[in-house]
Amino acid sequence: MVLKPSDAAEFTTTMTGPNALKMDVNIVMLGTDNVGKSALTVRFLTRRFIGEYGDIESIYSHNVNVDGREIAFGIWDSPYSQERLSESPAQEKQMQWADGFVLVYSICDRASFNAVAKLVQRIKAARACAGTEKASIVIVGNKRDLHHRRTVTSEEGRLLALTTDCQFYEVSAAENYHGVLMVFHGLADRVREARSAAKKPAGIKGIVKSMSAVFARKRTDSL
Ligand SMILES: Nc1nc2c(ncn2[C@@H]2O[C@H](COP(=O)(O)OP(=O)(O)OP(=O)(O)O)[C@@H](O)[C@H]2O)c(=O)[nH]1
Ligand SMILES: [Mg+2]
Repeated sequence: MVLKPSDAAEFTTTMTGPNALKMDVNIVMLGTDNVGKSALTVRFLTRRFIGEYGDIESIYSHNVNVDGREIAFGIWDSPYSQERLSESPAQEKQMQWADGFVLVYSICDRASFNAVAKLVQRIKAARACAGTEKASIVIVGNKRDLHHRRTVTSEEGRLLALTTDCQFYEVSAAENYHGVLMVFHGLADRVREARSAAKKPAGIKGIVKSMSAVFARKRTDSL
């Protein structure tokens, strides 16, 4: 199913259900032009690599069953525009809609890697500002099949992810379906973890600690 971005709010509402075994995950694809955002999206949705993708902005819905749990993915793929990567009403809307972000660069395009590094900071700042739960982000170095033209090393990608608490994958949308699957499933796992962390009453560990302290004190008092 393909929806227009103007349907985004409605889509989020209709996909939210009480069924605990079903999870909704809204993902926004971001990165500079030509890095393979659409190729990765289409690969995940259809298992195919078709080569040329055009400039259509779409929100796709895709239901998958992972270990007996149904995941309803909403994937918002838009062609690169400067506006999308900077603070703007369009970006604001995506920020509110998204549970997770796939930030894509090409391993043959250093500028696209630099753009991803900036995007991570921008997303984190926007989420912190809005007070929403921690952003789940996966950084993807695409076009791994073009390793002879590589200008960004795997280590650089891994280090960026490590220092910014993001997941990291190097993949080839052109040559490998499995790697692409891992990106989306891995991100869904992160979103689930972030949600359950947000649900836990704040400071539960603190409460346990202070209870233990009280009991420990009682024991010493009675000696
Ligand atoms: N060799 C190779 N080419 C790829 C790969 N992924 C995408 N491409 C090619 O790179 C070009 C751009 O891919 P798109 O998916 O359209 O890139 P995009 O990020 O969606 O670009 P915009 O929508 O313009 O922002 C196309 O010609 C794809 O065929 C890959 O893994 N390997
Ligand atoms: Mg595209």
